[in-house]
Amino acid sequence: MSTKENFERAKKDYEKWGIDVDQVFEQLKNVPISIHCWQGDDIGGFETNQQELSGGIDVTGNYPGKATTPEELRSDLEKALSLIPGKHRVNLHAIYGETDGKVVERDELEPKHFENWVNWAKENGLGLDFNPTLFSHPKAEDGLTLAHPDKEIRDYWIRHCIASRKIGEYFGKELGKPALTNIWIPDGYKDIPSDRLTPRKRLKESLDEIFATEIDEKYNVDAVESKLFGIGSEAYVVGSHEFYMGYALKNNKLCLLDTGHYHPTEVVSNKLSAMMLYSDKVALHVSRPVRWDSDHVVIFDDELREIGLEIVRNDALDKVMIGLDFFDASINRVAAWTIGTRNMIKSLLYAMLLPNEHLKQLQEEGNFTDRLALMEEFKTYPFGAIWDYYCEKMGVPAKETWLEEVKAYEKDVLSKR
Ligand code: RNT
Ligand code: ZN
Repeated sequence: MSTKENFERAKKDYEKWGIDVDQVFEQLKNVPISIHCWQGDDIGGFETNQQELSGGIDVTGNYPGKATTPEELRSDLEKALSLIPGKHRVNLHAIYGETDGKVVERDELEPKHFENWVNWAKENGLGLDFNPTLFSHPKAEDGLTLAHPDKEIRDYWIRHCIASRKIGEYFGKELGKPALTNIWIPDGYKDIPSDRLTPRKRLKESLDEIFATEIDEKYNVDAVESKLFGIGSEAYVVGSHEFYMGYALKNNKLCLLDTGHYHPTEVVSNKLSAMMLYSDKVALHVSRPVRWDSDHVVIFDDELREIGLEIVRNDALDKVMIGLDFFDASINRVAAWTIGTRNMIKSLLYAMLLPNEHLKQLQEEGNFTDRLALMEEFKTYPFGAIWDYYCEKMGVPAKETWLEEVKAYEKDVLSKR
């Protein structure tokens, strides 16, 4: 049976529940996922004076063929994008600027250093998002940046963050949709602090200075990303969840929730509905923590489906800015992007194909038997046939056939690097 025939048959199962699959496709194809560029080169970046990765994050593995130039990274991204249904966004870090072989201090980065990215985004119909890079740098060597006791160091990073917001603004102006500029800092302590308050006060003041520069939200939207612990900041992280949630609410900024940045049994899916009651928008870094914030490639697991469900059934597709954040250097990096991003989209499709209103109603009526029964039965509905046809319709390979293309690309391009 062809993909189309399988689809037609599967569609009937969903139609019985009043689910309009064609309308679901229309809705799904307009949901952009912000794909992180850093999976392609193990968060290396292209700085002329490139430093070793720091900031308490780590990429393990040495699979051959990683991108070492902006051209290579863009070409790898194009390959992955050709295997992912829909039109998406690419998320850049400040270390991915192009400075013509010159050393440009991070506080002196300008839109012009990202011109090639913007031109490329235009050619490929992509949006761009941005992140200042407050790690892998001599001024972040002791694991402190915006909360550093030394004012000179703080000021340097404040200037970098302001410069980054202006780059975000440039993306927004050029590409017609606002960029999300997300601030994540590594600041924290390995061991039990004797003072938790002072660094947090300093971080608050630094953020105030960064955001004092007004930028039109039409072009750039700011987010702040919290964290629980990092390598070398096991005991204390300055920018904790409560810190940023408070800051964001008070200052009208977006909270960015990284799914790897909470206690191991705490889930982001359970936070979205609560947070959205108090803020218009929430941002995500969808990742997969395995026992710690390990940033494994996102798989189609229970928590990913639950995140998809929370976004879909709460009518929050334009309230949750979905971004990805994983980095695995032990497998083909183009495959990593493809697997993780396809799974994110799959989880939204899965959520759109549930009789959500009916299930809500059952809960309201206290009918927990039917609620559980239906939720379980839908897990084995012919979801795969719908997904396959969606891929085909969107002009990307259905099922695992994309893997052949990645293999050919590896043979022709990656293995020659
Ligand atoms: C680190 C944060 C942060 C980074 C990227 C590279 O724990 O998740 O988002 O992964 O900015
Ligand atoms: Zn993150």
